[in-house]
Amino acid sequence: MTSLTVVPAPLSALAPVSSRHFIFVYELKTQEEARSYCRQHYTDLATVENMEDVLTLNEMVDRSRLQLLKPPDGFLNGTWIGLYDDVNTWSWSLSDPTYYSEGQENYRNWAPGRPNNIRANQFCVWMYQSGQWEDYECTYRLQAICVNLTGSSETFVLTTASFTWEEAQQYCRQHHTDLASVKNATQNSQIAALIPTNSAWIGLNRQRWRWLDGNNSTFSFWKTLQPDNYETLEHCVVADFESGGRWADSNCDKMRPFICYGWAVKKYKIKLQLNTTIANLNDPVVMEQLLQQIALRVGRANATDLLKLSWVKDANGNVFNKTTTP
Ligand SMILES: [Ca+2]
Repeated sequence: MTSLTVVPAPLSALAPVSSRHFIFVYELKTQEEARSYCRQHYTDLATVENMEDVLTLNEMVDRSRLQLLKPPDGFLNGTWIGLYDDVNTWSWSLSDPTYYSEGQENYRNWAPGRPNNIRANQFCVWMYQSGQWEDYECTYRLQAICVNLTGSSETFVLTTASFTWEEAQQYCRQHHTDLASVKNATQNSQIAALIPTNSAWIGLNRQRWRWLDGNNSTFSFWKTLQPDNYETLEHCVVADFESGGRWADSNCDKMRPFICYGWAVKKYKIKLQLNTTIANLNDPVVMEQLLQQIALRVGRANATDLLKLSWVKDANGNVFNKTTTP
């Protein structure tokens, strides 16, 4: 294969092998059903990354088809996209896994009906004097429980000043070890005994809205007064094309049309002219090696797992034909 030259010029034409595109599905499904449909037929429910995506969706949508859909709850307030809120993604500020024995990281002592994420804005946790926990807005100001770790001993300390949860985290990390984690019922009682009145922040908080496909985009396009987690039942998101594609949180069990995304497949035919001393280029082994070489070259500019290469055969079953140049 050393005498083989793969002409690189036409390969650059392969650069945009695929691009992301949206698919509106004008059928009514719950968010979970819509998600499986998208994963089966395309990639996932749509991730909306920026204003360009919003504009694309507004241009694509057929609003008259949307208006023909009659959901069982009688009111079509939007179209599923891939954003959701999981109230079970709690994690401790003190994240060192060696600090916890098995199961201790998952110790919880929620007050009845909590976490309830009222107004879709409760991502931080305080402990009541009773020892029960409440999820609440992180910007609320409260005293906090810090922990001092020295060797194997843990000491809990109540701050004298009041802080937002983030300020409390900063303060505890600066003056102690961190905001307090609660690893078991014994520690929960120890900490509760320090709380003079009302409540105090502990180290638990959680992630905000997330995209199903794991995309880290922080772009958001909410309608006014949304999200609100109405009746604390709204953990999925619709885009409302009567409001320019702005978002609202919605009950995941509602029947809604939806938007998937996938990767457009582009096909290119390339002619190769090879200067070579190899006798039989139509030998399957040689052709396979050639494909690998081409894949390597193209792979520099493309994700190779998105790339499929194959030979085009002529009527005689040959890929290569010999030509002689003077
Ligand atoms: Ca709450």
